[in-house]
Amino acid sequence: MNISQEFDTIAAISTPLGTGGVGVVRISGDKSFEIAQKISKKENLPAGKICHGWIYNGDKKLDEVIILPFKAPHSYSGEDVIEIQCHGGIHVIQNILDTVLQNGARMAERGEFTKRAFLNKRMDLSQAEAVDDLIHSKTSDFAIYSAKNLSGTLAKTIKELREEIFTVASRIVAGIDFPEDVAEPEYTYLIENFEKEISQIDKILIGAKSSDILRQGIKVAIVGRPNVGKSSLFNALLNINRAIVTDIAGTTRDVIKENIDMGIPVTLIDTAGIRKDESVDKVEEIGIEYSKQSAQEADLILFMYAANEGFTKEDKEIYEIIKDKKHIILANKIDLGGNKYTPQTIEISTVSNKGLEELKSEIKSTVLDMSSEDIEFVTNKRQQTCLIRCRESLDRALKAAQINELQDMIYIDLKSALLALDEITGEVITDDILNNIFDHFCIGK
Ligand SMILES: Nc1nc2c(ncn2[C@@H]2O[C@H](COP(=O)(O)OP(=O)(O)O)[C@@H](O)[C@H]2O)c(=O)[nH]1
Ligand SMILES: [Mg+2]
Repeated sequence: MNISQEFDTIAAISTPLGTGGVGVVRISGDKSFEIAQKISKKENLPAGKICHGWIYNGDKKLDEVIILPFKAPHSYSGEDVIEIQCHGGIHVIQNILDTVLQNGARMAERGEFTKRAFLNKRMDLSQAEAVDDLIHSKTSDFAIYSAKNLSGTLAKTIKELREEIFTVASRIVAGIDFPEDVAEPEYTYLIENFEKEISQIDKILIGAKSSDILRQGIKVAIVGRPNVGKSSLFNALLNINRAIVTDIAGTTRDVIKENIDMGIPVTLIDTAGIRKDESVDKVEEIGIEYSKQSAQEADLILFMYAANEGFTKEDKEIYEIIKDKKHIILANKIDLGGNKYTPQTIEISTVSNKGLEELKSEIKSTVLDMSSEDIEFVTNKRQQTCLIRCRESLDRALKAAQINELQDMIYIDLKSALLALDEITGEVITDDILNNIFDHFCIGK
C-alpha cells in the first residue's frame, strides 16, 4: 500500500461548535497520555477507566472534566486515544483544545481520526465512508443503512465476492503454472462462477440509484391553483404552521421551502397558486413566476385540485404545464365530497388528515421506483464505479469463457475484477483517492 503514514499526535474538538451539555476534545497518537496527564496534573490515567478531574493551563483551572483513556490498539483510531468530556460551551472547549495543542499535539485535519482508524486496520474503507454517511444522514432510514455498512455488511459482502473470484483465478493460475500436475478448470465451471458473481454485483447495484436519492434527497413542489389547500398540506406534512393559510386566494406570494424526513430527505416547496386574472398584483405575479420555476426544478410535483369543486378548466390548464414531469395528483378537501380525477389520484383532506400516510408512501415509491424494504445496501458513487468496473471485467471473462478463450486471457480480466473490489475496501488505494475521501469529513472525526 502506497500510503505515507504519519504518527504524530493530533487533537480536535469532536462535538459541534455550539452551546450544549457536553463537549468532547479528542487526542490521538503516542503523546496522548503524556499530554493529558500534564494538563490534568494526574500521575496516571489507567486505560479503560473513567477519570474525573480538572484541566489546567499552568495554574489556571479551565474546567471540571471526565477523561476517557484508551490504549492502542483498543481505541477508535487504533492509537493511544484520550477523550476529554468537558462542559459544552464554545470557549471552554476551545480553551482546552488550545492547551492540548500548546502541550505537543497538532490540530487534526478533516477526517484524520477515521483515516488513522483505516490505516491502522480498525475498519476498511467502506466502513470509514459509512462513518461520514452516518454523521451526515438526513433521515433516520439512511442513518440505519449507514450503521449497517459501518458494522461491515458491505465490507463482508465484497470480501466474500473477492474470495470467490480469487478461488477461480487461483485454479486458472495453477493450471497454467503446472500443466502436468493440475488440469485447467472446465469452461462450464468458469461460466457458472462468472454468472453467479455478476448477479451478486447486480444485487448490490440494484439499490445504487436509490442510494443516491436516500443520501441527497429530492425536491417536491406542491402546485395548483389558489385556495385548493397547498399551504395547508405543506403545514400538515411538516406538522407545524409554517405557511400562512387563509381562504383568500393568493395568500402565499413567495416560495416557502422546508426539509423533512419522509424516509427519504425531502425539501418540500409550497408555491403561490398559479392563476391568470386581472386581480393578480405585482408581488403575486412574481410569486407565480417563482412557482413555475420551482415546478420546473422539482424532482416530483404534487398537483393539487379541490375535490369538492371538481377538476376545473383552470386546473386542467395548470396540469398541462406540469404533466410531463414526475407527479402525483391529489384531490384535496375530500371531506367536502367529490371524486378522483384519475384512478391513481390520491384523495386527501388536510382537515381530517385523510390520505396523508398514503401520500407519504406514494412519494417514496414514486421516486425510488422500488420499495425501500428491497434496498439491501446503500453505496456511494465511488463504490458504485468500482463495482461497475468489476462487473465489466467479469463480463469480459464470461464472454471469453463462452468461446473457450485461452485461460491466460481470462485470468487478466479476473485480475482487474479483483483490483476493482480491492479499491472498495481500500486494500489497494492511492494517496489521492484516500485524501479525496477524508477531505469531505468534518474536523474531529
Ligand atoms: N374542508 C377543507 N378545507 C381545506 C382543506 N385544505 C385546506 N382547506 C381550506 O382551504 C382554504 C385555502 O387553503 P390554503 O392552504 O391557504 O390554500 P392554497 O392557496 O392552495 O395554499 C383555507 O381556508 C383552508 O382552511 C381540506 O382538506 N378540507
Ligand atoms: Mg398558499
